[in-house]
Amino acid sequence: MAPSKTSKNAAAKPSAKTASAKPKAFGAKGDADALRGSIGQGGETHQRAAGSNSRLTSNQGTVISDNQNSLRQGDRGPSLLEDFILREKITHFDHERIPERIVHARGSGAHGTFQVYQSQGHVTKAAFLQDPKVKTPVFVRFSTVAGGAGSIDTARDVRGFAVKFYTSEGNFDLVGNNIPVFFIQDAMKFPDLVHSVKMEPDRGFPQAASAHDTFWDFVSLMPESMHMLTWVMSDRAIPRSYRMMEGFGVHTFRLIDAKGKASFVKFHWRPLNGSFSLVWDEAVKLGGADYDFHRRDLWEAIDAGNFPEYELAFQVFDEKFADSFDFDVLDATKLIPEELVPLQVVGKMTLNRNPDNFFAETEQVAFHPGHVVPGIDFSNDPLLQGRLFSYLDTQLIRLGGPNFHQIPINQPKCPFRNLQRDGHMQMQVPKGQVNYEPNSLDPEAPRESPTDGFVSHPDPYPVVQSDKVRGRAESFGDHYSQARQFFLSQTKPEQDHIVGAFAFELGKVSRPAIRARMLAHLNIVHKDLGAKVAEALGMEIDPALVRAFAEPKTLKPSPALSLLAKAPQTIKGRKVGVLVTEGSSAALIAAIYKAAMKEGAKVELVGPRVSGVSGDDGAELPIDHALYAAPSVVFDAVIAIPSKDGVAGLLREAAAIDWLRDAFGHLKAIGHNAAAAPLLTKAGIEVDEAVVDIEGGAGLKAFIAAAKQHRLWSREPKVRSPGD
Ligand code: HDD
Repeated sequence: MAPSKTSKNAAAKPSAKTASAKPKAFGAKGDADALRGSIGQGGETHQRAAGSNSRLTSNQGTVISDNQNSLRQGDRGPSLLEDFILREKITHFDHERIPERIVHARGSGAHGTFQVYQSQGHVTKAAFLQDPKVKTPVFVRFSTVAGGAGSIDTARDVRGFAVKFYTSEGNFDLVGNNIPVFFIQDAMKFPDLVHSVKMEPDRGFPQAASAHDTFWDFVSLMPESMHMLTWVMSDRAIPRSYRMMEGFGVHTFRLIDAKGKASFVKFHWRPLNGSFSLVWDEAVKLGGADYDFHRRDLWEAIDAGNFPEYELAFQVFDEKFADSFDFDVLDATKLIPEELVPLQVVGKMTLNRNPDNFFAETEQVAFHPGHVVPGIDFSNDPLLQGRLFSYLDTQLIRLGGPNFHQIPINQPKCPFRNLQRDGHMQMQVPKGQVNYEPNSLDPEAPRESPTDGFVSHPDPYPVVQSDKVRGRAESFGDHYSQARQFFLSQTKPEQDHIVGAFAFELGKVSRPAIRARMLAHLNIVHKDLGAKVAEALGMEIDPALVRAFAEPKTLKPSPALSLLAKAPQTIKGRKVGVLVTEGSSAALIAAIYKAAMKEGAKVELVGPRVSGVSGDDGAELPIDHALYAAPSVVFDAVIAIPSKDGVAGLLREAAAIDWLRDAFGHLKAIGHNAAAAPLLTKAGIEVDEAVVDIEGGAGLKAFIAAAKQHRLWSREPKVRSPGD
């Protein structure tokens, strides 16, 4: 970045302090400081000269004269305890980190708006769901679950999909995941589940991975997890992008209309660009190539004005349906197939602004399923009820006290007033004598609003007179039928990936007894699943273990549960990597840019060096990445168009061979010119319908058509077998 005018001027002039004659005002390193100032990195030198607004101060407002040197007794003497500036700065730094979230620690956020398509007044009185003209601000945080705050984005894991709506009636948080069911039915088991999946407590690994003994030990003893496990072993758990995944509220919630009538509802988010996933080998390699793959992708898309959009949809049903449904709608390990209760699309969320500050916003945002507004209410789902306790509690420790709602990202954007007072980090200065209610001293003090305040739904659900119990209804008892339904609803490649994922994860389990228990469960879910995973592991299914469970129902497949079956053909918002060399055709590069831009895709040039590479017209090419820094995993489709002379250099580069070999193995569209032929041969690429010569025949058009298919699934059996 070019230095600002102020900086240049400031650098040219000596600062007030250097000018004031003490030769060693900056200590022994004075020369280095002056140099830093002159090349625009030691901003403070400039700021001293730049007028009062940019003067560096302590947190108490005291203007700081020297931000380079601590106070000491003589140039080489001891530092002095008296240095309140050093102590304040270091103390603040020491406290910069807050406890990371116990789950969902790794996340990325974005601001946006939500607009309802038409009034939903027939089912809910929630104000933000009435007027299509109203834009409700939102903040969204996407996350992985198991890893720490600094862990990789592409781990196999559930993704959090948490949305805070700043409505005119208060904040509504829809704290969901990208999978519509959960591992457990009762919040009582949540700490055990989380302990089992996090790194093992004695050894401190593995980080951000479920492929280890404690997780599979726990879930193999927890039959209610089986449905969720089939989802987590599916491609849903390795999304291509936060922009390309579905979201779900998971639990059954309630909508309440203006007359107090309640309906049950399941919340769904659908990305308008479609849902797409990585393949496992790609996810693993991305872990090395780009730790921040999803975070970067979201940031760059929003930064480029390519705003992610998601439609909100409801599945609304009444208690009669709830009672007739085969499963209990209060059981979070079950879903309601769309074929039974179709989705009603109600509005659209657009993410259009990146956070200004990661910590202040993405880290400090505090979600809570208990943040509801009039018109939305809970159900008796025991998992949800446990969550209603947990989230407020966790913010108290994470954000340090009961005033976290005053942090800007958490503040409602409607007026909020009550008589809660004091506490750590109180930012407000409430006035007056009255901090209690009822009172007769202050007629302006906040009071309750019986007519339009939040009233809990009276819940006539059959809470018949019963004993206190620690137990579960029988209607929560079938743990396998929907797992089987999910497996049978997948296309062949998706089923293969589920088999492969189970084989990989269980292959990492060191205790044979845990693997054997899981194989028995999988055999009950579906015989093919059990048999294929057993084969991949080289194990037999133990019939004694299988007999312990009842045979599940075979439910009608639900095509809506497959991602591939409904994948749109598009490359909107995707990245095409183009491998070029010195002398590559400038005309062809221009044509590629044009064709990709027409489809809303982005082109990035990958060259042998990051600069100083010219095309055949002699003009320097705008290289985005050097080859060694941009393996093909970071692109959705690739093109190799070296010049005749340039290809010789690539043939000696393992990175260039891998670039194409990986793209082929990850089933991507590959475009090339004639000069690239020896490179393709060396990379072991067999020509198929997604390997396209873009100079000849159907050319670029055929390449774009292949890229729009996302991946060439028919190539997969050539490059891997399920269980690999
Ligand atoms: Fe949770 C965070 C989603 C069950 C306790 N959860 C958290 C986040 C998401 C979810 C998206 C991250 C929010 C953010 O970005 O800040 N959690 C879910 C879903 C669940 C679920 C969809 C099941 C349907 N969670 C669940 C249970 C409990 C918790 C049963 C405890 C009884 N969850 C927490 C937590 C977290 C959290 C410990 C950690 C950080 C936070 O809340 O703010 O309280």
